[in-house]
Amino acid sequence: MENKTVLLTFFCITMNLLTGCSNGSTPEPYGPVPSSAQLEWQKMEYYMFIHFGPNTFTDREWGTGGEDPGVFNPTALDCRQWASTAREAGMKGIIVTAKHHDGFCLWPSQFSRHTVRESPWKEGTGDVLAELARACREYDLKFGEYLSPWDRNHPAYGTAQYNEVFAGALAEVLSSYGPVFEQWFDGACGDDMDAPYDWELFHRTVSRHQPDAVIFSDIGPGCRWVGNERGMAGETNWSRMDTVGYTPGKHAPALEILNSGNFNGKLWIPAEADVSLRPGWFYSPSTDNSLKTIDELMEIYLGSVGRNANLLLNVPPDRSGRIPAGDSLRLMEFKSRRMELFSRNIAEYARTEASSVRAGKFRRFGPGNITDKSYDTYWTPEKEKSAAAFTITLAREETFSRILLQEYIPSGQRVARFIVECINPSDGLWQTIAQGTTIGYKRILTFSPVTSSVIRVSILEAGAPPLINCVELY
Ligand code: FUL
Repeated sequence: MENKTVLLTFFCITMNLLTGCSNGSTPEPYGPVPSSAQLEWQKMEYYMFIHFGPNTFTDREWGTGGEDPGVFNPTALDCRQWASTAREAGMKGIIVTAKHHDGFCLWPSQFSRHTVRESPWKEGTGDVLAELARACREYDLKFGEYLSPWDRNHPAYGTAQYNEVFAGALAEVLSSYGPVFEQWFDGACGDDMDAPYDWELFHRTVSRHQPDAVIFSDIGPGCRWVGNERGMAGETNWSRMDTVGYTPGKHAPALEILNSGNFNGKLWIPAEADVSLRPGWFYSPSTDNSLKTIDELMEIYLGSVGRNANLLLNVPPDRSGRIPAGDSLRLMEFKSRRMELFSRNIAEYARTEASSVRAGKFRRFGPGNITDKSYDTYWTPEKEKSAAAFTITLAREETFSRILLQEYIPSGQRVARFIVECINPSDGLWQTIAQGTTIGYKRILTFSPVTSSVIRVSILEAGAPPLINCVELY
C-alpha cells in the first residue's frame, strides 16, 4: 500500500469511530428522495404562469386550432414587463404557454405552419420565447415552458407521426433558449381524440436537451398536478406517489391522490398547485374586475406553499402584450400582505430544547439547528425515536398566530402527524394551538392569536426519526 492510501484508510477508520459507531453519522434517507433539480425546484416555491396566444385575442379558453394566425398581433408586447412584474412580486421564474391546445407556436417552429411566423406581429419575424428567455435572464428568473401535446391544428395530430412532430417541436424549444427549469405537459385532451402519446419519447427528449428540467404532468416524473385548478394542496400532502398503471390525462390517478400523494409512494413527485389570478387562464376584458382578492390569494398561498406544494400563479397578459396594471398591482398587494404576515419571526433568537437528540454529545443534530438560518442543518432525535418533541422558549411573552415548519427533505419526507402547544401564562398549563399531518418541505399553520413564551412541537407519528430544519413563529 502506498503511504497516501494508508493515511486515507487510517483517516476513514478514525472518522467512523468518531461518527458512525457513536450514531453521529448522517441519518439514512427514508424512502424516495428529491433529485438535486427537484430540491432546487421546491425551493423556488412561487412562480408565474403566462397564458398567451390567439385565445388572448379571440376571448376563448380553448381555441379550435382553426384561428387565422393573423389574430395574433400584440401592439406593445413587452416580456421585460412580465419579468419585472414577476420579480417585484417575489416570484422565482416564469412558465409560458409556448403552445396551447390550439397548436399556435409562440416561436417560429419548423414543425408547424401555425406560428408567430405566420402572424402579422413584427411582420412574422418575432419570437416570444426568445424575448421572454432574455428578459428572465435579465431579471434573474428561471425560464420554463408549457407545451400541450393535444394539438387542434396540426394535420398530423392523431397519427403515430405526430409523436415525432411533437418531440421535434419540444427539442426546438428545449435547445434554443437556454436553461429550462420546468417542462409543463398539459394532460387535457378534449373529448374528440385519445391519441397514443409516446411519453417515453417526450421524456427522453427533455432529458437529452435539459437534464435538469423538472417535468410536470399529472404524474410527473418531476412534479405532479395537484388535482384542481384552485391552487389548493391537500392538508395531508406527501411528495411521494405511485404511478404504475397510470398515464397523464384521462388515465391519471384520482384527484384525491393527486391532491395528497401516496403515503408509501415509490417515487418522489411533489405537487405543484396551478391557479389563475383571473377566472380564466387567458386574458379577457370581461374579467378585468374579477381578479382574486388579497384574502383569496393568501388562502391559496397557505393552501399551496403552506402545504408542501409549489404555487404556479397565472397572470395573463392582455392584447397589447403587457400584464394589465390592475393585475400587477394585485400581485404587489399580495406580496405586501405576505411581508406583513411573515416578516418578524419571533422564534429567530429563541432558546430550543429537545426531548431527544441523535448523538447528543456531538451537537451535530441539536435543536439549535431548527432556528439557525442554514437549510442544511437539522434537529433529529435518537435513531429509534420517531415520536419526539422540541420546545422553543422566547425571551418574553409574545402574541402569535402562525407557525412555519420545514422537514429536511433531501433525506425524505417522514412526519405523518404533529401537534403544536404552548404554555398558557394564566394557568401554566399546556394548551393545544394547532395540529397537522404532513410537513414536507414547508408547512404553515394559522390559528387564533395566543400569548405565550413557551411553545412545543411534538412529532407524534413519523415513518422514521423526523429531521426538522426550520421553525418560524409569527
Ligand atoms: C388545462 C388547460 O386545458 C387549460 O387551458 C390551462 O392551460 C390549464 C393550466 O391546464 O389542462
